[in-house]
Amino acid sequence: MIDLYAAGTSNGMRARIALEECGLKYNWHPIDLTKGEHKTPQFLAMNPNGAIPVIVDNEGPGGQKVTLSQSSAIMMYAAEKTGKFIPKDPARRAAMLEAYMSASTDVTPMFGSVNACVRAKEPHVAAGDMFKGRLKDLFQVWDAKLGKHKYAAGDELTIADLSLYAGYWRTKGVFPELVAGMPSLERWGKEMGERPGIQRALKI
Ligand SMILES: N[C@@H](CCC(=O)N[C@@H](CS)C(=O)NCC(=O)O)C(=O)O
Repeated sequence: MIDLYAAGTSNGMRARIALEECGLKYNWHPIDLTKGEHKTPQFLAMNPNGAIPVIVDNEGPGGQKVTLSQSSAIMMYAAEKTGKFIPKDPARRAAMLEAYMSASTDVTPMFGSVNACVRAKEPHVAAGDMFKGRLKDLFQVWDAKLGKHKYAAGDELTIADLSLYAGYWRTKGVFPELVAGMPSLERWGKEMGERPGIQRALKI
């Protein structure tokens, strides 16, 4: 059994989407970031960075316990453990990696930058607008890509889609104007949002 420690952020949901979509059983441990539950000695022993998500897989490789942070590492770990959502063909795998890294390291951190500027005690309007523009530009590129093929990395659903959905879902929920007027992205988002695994993951 896996233990998942997370909150309803895009990084937290990336990990939960991974476990749900891969069909892995897990215990859900909600972490209240507002109460600093991610800074307790017990939590820091799992992730010294004091950030969610973290999983503890009591049946990791060779039957050994594995403790893992970083939402995208957790997603890849779950996919490799179950043999799902990672193309076998090397060219498709390369395309998947490019899309996966963009979803995980461009979109979500950009969302985080917008959020930090907007929600600061003294909001940084100019910086917030700049990051909003960059995030919208990223989604516009995704919209164009999804106009050419069904999924983030081609015609096959991969962890790139699962990762991108976490960032898309958070952005749409908080700053809907940044994904508005992008029909292919919306078509893809609707299809992803209807997946039972994603629906279970986001029910928190
Ligand atoms: N790169 C990490 C980022 C993790 C992260 O920044 N988590 C945030 C929530 S989305 C967090 O726990 N922040 C609390 C803090 O830094 O105090 C990942 O993908 O998991």
